[in-house]
Amino acid sequence: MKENRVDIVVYDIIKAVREVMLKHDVTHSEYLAAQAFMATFLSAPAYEIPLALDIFFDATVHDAEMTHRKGSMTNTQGPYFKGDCPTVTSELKVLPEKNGDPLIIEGRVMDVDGRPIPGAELFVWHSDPDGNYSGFCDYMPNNDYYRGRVHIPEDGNFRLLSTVPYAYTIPHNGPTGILLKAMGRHPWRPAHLHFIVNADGFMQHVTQIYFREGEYNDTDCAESVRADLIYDFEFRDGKKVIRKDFYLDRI
Ligand code: MBD
Ligand code: FE
Repeated sequence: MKENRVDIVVYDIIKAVREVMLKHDVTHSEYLAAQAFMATFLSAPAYEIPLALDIFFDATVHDAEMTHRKGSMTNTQGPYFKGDCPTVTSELKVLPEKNGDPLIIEGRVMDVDGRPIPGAELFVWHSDPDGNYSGFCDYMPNNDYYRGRVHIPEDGNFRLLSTVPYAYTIPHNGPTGILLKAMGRHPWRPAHLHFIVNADGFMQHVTQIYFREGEYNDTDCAESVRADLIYDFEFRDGKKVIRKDFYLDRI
C-alpha cells in the first residue's frame, strides 16, 4: 500500500502540538486566544500567512534538504521572490537617489565536481538600502529594481553590479509582527542576498547569503542564518565585492 504522506506528516504535527499543550498545561482560555489569533490572518494582507510560515519554518525545509545534498548550502526563499523580473547581464536596476553603496556580486555556477553548468538560470534579488523590496513597496510598485535573472554562459561565470542591502524589518504591524512582539522578539532580519539557480538535470537551488559584519546575524527573526552562508566582502577599486559560487546537486 502506498504510504499516505499527508497523514504521516500532519498527524505527527498534531501529536507534537498535543505534547506541547500537555507540557505547558495550556488552558482553555489560551486555546481560545490562539484560535482568535489565527482568525486575524483572515483580514490581513495576503502576504501575512506566507510571511509567518517563512519566518518560523522555511529555514527548516532547507536544513532537511541539506541532510541529503552534497552541493552548496540552500536556505530560506522568503516571501519576496518574483519570477517575472528583468533579464540582466551586468547590473541590477537600482534607485540612484538612494545613494547605495556599490556592490559587485560575482561567482560561478558549477556541478559538485566544479564543472560549469552553461544554460543555468540564476535569479538574484535583494532589498534596497532602506530594506524594501521592489513589488512590495509603494515607490517601487513593479518587479524591476534590485532583481534580475541571468542566463549563465559557457564558462559558468556571472558578475552583477548592484548596491549593498542592509538589515531589514519584516512587515510587523500584522499578525506575524504582533506574534513576534508577544514572544518578546524583534522583527529584524540581517542584510542578505537571495538567489535561485535552475538548471536542467539539477535540483533547484534556493539560497541566501549574509555578511560577516551584519547586525542581527545572531538574532535573525527568521532564524535562517547558517555559518556556511556568512560571506566576507572583498574590495576591488574601492567597491565591495561578494563572491558566491554555486555547486549544484544533480537530480
Ligand atoms: C525576507 O526578506 C526574507 O528574506 C525572509 C526569509 C522573510 C521575510 C522577509
Ligand atoms: Fe529577504
